[in-house]
Amino acid sequence: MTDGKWSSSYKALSLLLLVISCALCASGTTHIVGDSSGWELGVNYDAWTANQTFVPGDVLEFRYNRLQHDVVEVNSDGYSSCSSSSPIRQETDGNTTFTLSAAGTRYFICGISNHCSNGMRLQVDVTASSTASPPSPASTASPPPPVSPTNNENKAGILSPVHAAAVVCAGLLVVGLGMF
Ligand SMILES: [Cu+2]
Repeated sequence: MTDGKWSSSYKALSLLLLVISCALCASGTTHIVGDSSGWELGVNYDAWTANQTFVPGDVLEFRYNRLQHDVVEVNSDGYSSCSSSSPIRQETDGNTTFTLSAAGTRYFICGISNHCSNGMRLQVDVTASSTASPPSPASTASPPPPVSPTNNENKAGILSPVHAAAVVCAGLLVVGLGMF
């Protein structure tokens, strides 16, 4: 048997990749708000969020010129009326992160001048992932998207890191079992 050595090192490699990909399953994604544009006037944040999937444990990072903007987390009323008079949290440091710790909807606006009504507002729907916490009854804004294990290619071509890692895990598991 000359392939025994190759087989065992292949098996070890498979297990190593399995461990790495499952570690990725557990860590959240950091979303840079507006990508390279950052938190700024003239960016369509509705279009930005449409290309993102937010799950509990993910992080939102706002990058902005602290001399021109701030970031204020508000409730839905503050979001719809562009009012920062009852902030949940207000930051002015130019690089602010918010952890999306639970499912539900979060609202962020710029509190400077009329920037909010000119587009600097962001609504983020955090939906429970299929493998993590149970669905939250507190989510009132929008129903969670249906999660189907057979529908990995969704229409926007977005495969969340968690789903991608889960697919890799499953694939490696199959390969690994085949080697035993
Ligand atoms: Cu601003």
